[in-house]
Order: sequence, then structure tokens, then C-alpha cells
Amino acid sequence: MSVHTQSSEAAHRAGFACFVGRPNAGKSTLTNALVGKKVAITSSRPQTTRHTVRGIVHRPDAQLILVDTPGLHKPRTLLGERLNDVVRTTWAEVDVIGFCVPADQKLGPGDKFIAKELAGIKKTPKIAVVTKTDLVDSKQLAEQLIAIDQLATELGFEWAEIIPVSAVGDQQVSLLADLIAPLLPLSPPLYPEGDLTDEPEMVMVAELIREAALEGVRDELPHSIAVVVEEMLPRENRPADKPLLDIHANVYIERPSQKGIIIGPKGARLKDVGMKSRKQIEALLGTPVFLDLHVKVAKDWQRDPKQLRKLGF
Ligand SMILES: Nc1nc2c(ncn2[C@@H]2O[C@H](COP(=O)(O)OP(=O)(O)OP(=O)(O)O)[C@@H](O)[C@H]2O)c(=O)[nH]1
Ligand SMILES: [Mg+2]
Repeated sequence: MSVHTQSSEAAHRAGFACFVGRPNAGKSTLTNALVGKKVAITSSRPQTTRHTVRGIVHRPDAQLILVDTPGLHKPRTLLGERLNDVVRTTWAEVDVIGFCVPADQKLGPGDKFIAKELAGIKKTPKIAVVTKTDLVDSKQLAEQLIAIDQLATELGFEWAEIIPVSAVGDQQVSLLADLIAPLLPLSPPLYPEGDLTDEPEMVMVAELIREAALEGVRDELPHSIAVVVEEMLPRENRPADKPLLDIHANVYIERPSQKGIIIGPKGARLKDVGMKSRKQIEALLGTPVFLDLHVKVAKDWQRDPKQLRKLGF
């Protein structure tokens, strides 16, 4: 018995794997599916993720720390440049890189650009992950698998694995974890059992509000939204069995003209955002919440270093 315990401990692996890819490739959805809990917000709008989010997968043989990164893209703002820097720093630090490409879109210049950069990172094993397989038929999927294989060949490297997954359809998600695990270094767990992320609560709360605010807005507006939680305080003088957490948050936009869209007619949209995100926040924190949302203008914050700092970038 003791021998068995020792050998399995000796074989335990732990380390970092990051998901990179174009905006909207499905990185955050995949991270959540692997962790089994929402640690990163997702949306149908590109450039949803704005900082690295760690999701932790605990297995008997390995602990996978997944680092979800912002989608790499051609930057048009200072924020875009910062986000790309974050991605490049991350992939230089991890043990495994998962390059995500959606099955339903032909490989484009954006994918090729990223793959080219990955080719330069010689020592790190790279897995090609073809995401959203539920959206295509088997022929289209086969073509994508071949295209991604050829892309590496053209660039003079080889994928450690090529795997099709569907996070939404729960296809091959656990197989991906099986493939990543042996590529991690031998190590005891790096995070305590039960920890699924190291995101601070205030950041997660702000992200859930932003996720709700992103829903249904279009064009440039999704990029213009930032959320900062100013305060989270238990309401005083509440009976012990009826706690209430007061959360004050600011929703920032870039121009006064955007205010009306976010707030909606008679405040309906903002109210909806508040209601939707409050439910998620209550589920996350396990306590009833009073959510106080304010909309503020931070003029051209995506381009303004001072404003970026204020908003945590
Ligand atoms: N049908 C289908 N849709 C998916 C799947 N995975 C992700 N999506 C959708 O694709 C969109 C983008 O997903 P995200 O996970 O936010 O993509 P991302 O790569 O993290 O995007 P950025 O953070 O902007 O870089 C969302 O609308 C998801 O619901 C999948 O397996 N199947
Ligand atoms: Mg994301």
C-alpha cells in the first residue's frame, strides 16, 4: 500500500498550459469546460478576455493549470497592444501551448501569424486544438485537421498532438486533459485541492457584470465597456440567517453617446444587466447580493495610458 502511494506520488505532474488563438476561437469556453466551472467569461464578441485567467484541473495523476489568454490580434489601440504583450509573456512561461482554431472557419492570416510566432518557441510542446467541432460535418473537420497539420509543416515544426474538441457539445474535452497531463513536469500539486482559479473575487464579479453588459451590444461598443467593482461590503445590522452583500460597481464606456445604449430606454437595459449578473454573482459567492451599478464615461480609455492604469491594465 505504502509503495503504491509513493509511486503514484512520484509520478504526479503539475504545470501550466496556455490556450492561445485568435479572438473568439473558443479558448475561454474550453478553459471553463476543462475546469468544470466558469472561471472565465465568454461571449460571441471577439476580444472578450482581457487578462490571463488561470483555471485549475485537479486529477489523481496531475494538476493542470490552464492559462486562458486574450485573443491575439492586430492591435488598434494601446489596450490591444497591452493584451498582445500579455499573451506573449504567457506563452514564454508555460509548459505546454494549446493553439486553438475554430473548426468552422478556414485558417486565415490571423492564425498563420500566431502559428509563425509559436514556431519560434522551440522548447515548448504545442498542441493544435480544433474547437467548435459541433458546428461542422466530418468532411469539414477532416479538412481543418489536415490544414492545421500542414501549417506546422510549412513553418518547420510539428504539433505534439492535434485534437478536435467541442466544449459546448462536451466532445473530447477530457481527452485534451489526458493529452496535456503527460507533457507537464513531474511535480507535486501547485495549488491546494479545491481551488479552481486564483482570480480575486472582485475581479470575477466585475467580469460577470461585463459579460452581461456585452450581451446584445454590437459594433465598437463591446470593446468600449470596462467594469470596476469599487466596493463589496456585507450590509450592516442584518440577521445572521439573512445576510446581504452590497456591491458597488462602475460600468465604464468611452463616449457620452454610448451611455444611452448601455442604460437603455428608461434604464431597462442596465436593469437587465444588473439582474442577469446578480444571479451569477450570487451563485459564485453563495450569498444574496444587492448590486448597485453606475455608468460612467472614461474618455477613450482604450487609448489613454492613464485611464488604462486606472482600469487595471
Ligand atoms: N458551437 C460552439 N460554440 C462555441 C464552442 N466554444 C465556444 N463557442 C462560442 O464561441 C464564442 C467565443 O467563445 P469564447 O470562449 O469567448 O472565445 P475566446 O477564444 O475566449 O475569445 P476571446 O476572449 O475574445 O479571445 C462564444 O459565443 C462561445 O459560446 C463550441 O465548442 N461550440
Ligand atoms: Mg476568451
